[in-house]
Amino acid sequence: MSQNEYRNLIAGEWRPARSGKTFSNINPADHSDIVGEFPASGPEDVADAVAAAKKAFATWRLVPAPKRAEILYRAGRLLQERKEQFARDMTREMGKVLAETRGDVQEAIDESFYVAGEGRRLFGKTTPSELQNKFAMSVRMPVGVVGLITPWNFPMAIPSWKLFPALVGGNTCVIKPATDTPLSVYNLVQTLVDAGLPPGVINIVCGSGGSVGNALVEHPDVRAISFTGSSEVGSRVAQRAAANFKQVSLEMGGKNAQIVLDDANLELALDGALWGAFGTTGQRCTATSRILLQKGIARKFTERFVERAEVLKVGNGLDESVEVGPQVNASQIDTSNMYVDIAMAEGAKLLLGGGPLTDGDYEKGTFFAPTIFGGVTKSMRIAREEVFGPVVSLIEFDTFEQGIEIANSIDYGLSSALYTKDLNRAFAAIRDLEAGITYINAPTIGAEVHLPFGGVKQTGNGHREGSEAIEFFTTWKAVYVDYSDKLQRAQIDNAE
Ligand code: UN1
Repeated sequence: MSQNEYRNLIAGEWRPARSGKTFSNINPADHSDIVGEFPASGPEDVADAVAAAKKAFATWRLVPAPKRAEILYRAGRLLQERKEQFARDMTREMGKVLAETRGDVQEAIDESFYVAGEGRRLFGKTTPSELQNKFAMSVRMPVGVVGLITPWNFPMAIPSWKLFPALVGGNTCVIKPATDTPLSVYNLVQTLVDAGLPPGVINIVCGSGGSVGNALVEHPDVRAISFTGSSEVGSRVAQRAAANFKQVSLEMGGKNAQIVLDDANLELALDGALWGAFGTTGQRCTATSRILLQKGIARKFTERFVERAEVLKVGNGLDESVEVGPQVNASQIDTSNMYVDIAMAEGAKLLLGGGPLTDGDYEKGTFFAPTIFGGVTKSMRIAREEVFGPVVSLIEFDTFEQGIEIANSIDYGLSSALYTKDLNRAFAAIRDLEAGITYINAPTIGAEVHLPFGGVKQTGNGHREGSEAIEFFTTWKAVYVDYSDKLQRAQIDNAE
């Protein structure tokens, strides 16, 4: 196995795909840089991995949760030591700038320490029984073998959001990394193995959604699926999983609005909008893709926003001076291009950017210019559909109530932000914005791991990651212990 040839992890062994096929992981900033070759697996590899996870479950579920958690503490410390190397690997395979890939690894570190604490906190409840000399309680049980399907935009953080709570809850896992970013999942799982994770508890199967993802979702021994990706794919995942009543947690798209009221601190709102819209090259599900401007501040904001976005440095994320990296692949560039065409046809006004960057070094990769549309109205597709690129729409409104109404006039509901100094309006917005996350005077991106993460409407199916992930990765058992030494019948009128 050459140094940059990677295999699946099944039952603690590194195995090639049974077919022997591989695919290349390519640096989006420089296509001549091949990060590694990864197995192009199929359903037969998924079957092997699920069998290994099922076998490991028999013993892993019996390891006390505080002991399972100790592995996460050790992994967290190892991740701290390896942070710089893993950030560099991530920038190479995914493109986002080093400051952000360091942040991505940091999010996994935060998650490891936070979830490790859950090992001593997997609380159940006790409650009085309606019968004498009978004890009633609820305890959390593992779900079993869980399938995890993870995206390329947070290649280590999001896998950690799923793997760590699954592990501490006593489950065993099969993970399918995004084909654009498998190396970061390898780095994460290798760290868990080095921290003492037993063989078979996590298995990695690389390959496409069509061959690996579907097989995982349909496998009868996989009890739950946690998916992060587009609403389109999420809907198919849920439909397939429904056939055998599998639990599914879906984390999907967003069309997140930053609302700026006339009384806002203009520079603060600009800082937030630039970071929210162009950080991670707009490729976050929490990215700011609509900026809703109250009329009194709209002109000034628009001028300054364009001025500041124009000088953002786009380039290879390994260069510390670069602020915006490439898009992850050519198909994302196609999507950005398509939405520019749609917006122009709808009559939106192009204020900046509008196409791929191809001169000089840009020619080596998949770069797209930071793009701003003005004169957007809420019914335009550019105002309603997720682009997942550095493309942002400016929409003007008159009253606070209209701002909220426009923010809510979409099918998604992940993140939202309001910039104002008016406390009353801030609290009204917290109540009225239809989103799983609301920020006041902070951008739409930047959720912390110990709060609920997820959204309403077409963003999700009701589950939350972060602080609530343990709810998905455990199942409740009600326990009754009768110490009366006689048959007591609940709900039956017993003669006293
Ligand atoms: C995502 O884009 O899917 O809140 C996750 C944020 C990050 C996570 C984003 N902490 O922007």
